[in-house]
Amino acid sequence: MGYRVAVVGATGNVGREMLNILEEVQFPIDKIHAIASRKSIGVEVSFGEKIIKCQDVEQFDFSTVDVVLMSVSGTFSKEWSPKIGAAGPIVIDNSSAFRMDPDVPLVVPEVNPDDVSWAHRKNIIANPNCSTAQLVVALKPLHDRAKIKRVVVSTYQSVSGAGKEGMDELFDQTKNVFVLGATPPKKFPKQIAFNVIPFIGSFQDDGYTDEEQKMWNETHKMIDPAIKLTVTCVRVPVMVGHSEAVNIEFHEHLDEDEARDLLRESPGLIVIDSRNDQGYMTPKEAQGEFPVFVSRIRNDPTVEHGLNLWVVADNLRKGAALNAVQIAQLLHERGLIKTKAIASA
Ligand code: 11C
Repeated sequence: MGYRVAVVGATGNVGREMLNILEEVQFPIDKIHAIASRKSIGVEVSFGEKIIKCQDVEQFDFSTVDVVLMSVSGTFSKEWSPKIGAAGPIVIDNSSAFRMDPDVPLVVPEVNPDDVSWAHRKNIIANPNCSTAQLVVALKPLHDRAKIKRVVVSTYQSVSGAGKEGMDELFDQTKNVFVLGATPPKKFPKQIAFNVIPFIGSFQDDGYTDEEQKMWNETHKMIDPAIKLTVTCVRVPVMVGHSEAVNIEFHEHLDEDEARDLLRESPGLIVIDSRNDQGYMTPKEAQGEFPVFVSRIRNDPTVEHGLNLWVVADNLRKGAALNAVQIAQLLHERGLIKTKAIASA
């Protein structure tokens, strides 16, 4: 038996990855629907070997499906996710709209799987921001072992986090720089080709950006509000794959050897950490992969119990589409998807 699944926002970077990953992991599906805004009606997207046509979100009857994966803007999700959830299916939302809602679980399956048990409150489960998702997968086992006091993170975020327009802008600017000279930025506030931009999202009153705030708010909700976390988010000219330099101070002793062993045993993580050219991960190598990669694990001798890590993941996969599909798998394993399944293929 399979489920009736809809992906809303199916033409975007993450929506397409949701369809790819549902197929790759062989999620039990009887019927798949690609849903998009009116301007994309009829646009074709791939689902494995099949090509499916996008249907109009305004016309689609959501009571005919069991699970809805949303890859839409926060504004769109605020309006649509509650309506869809009320129509019957469980909604897994990749936007920021409901992440901090106390009645909506925010879930990374390797970190806080049991939180799916209260998803029925609004029939919505939130997926975290991409830069938070990879961070918490690495922090959780370390926090369980030695209790994290404080974390300092600097991110190196790829342009795909800003959608297809971000990728197009990096590609066009890179080509044009040598031919036409600098072309004016559109999606990003400054030129991204051959540059880095220490700003993602929007400025808040305290000088941080909302992207930075998301990282500590979401970490607090999923792991522990007692963890102090400070962040600088930076956009870099990389197509896919977010990287993070992470400095951690613990309450208890944890040295680099034990941390390496612990992370090797932890779910969703691969440790690539030896002191040679092959011994660390880059975003290029993480592209298309499922796990979060941890490299450069080092003691930090400047504090009593400190470590430094380098954490890399495919932001479109673990940071977004894969995590959403893993939530759907978790719901399936726990029998939490209500279905009136039909026997159609
Ligand atoms: C970026 N992390 O790289 C952002 C994109 O809250 O889901 C995702 C924003 C979000 O630009």
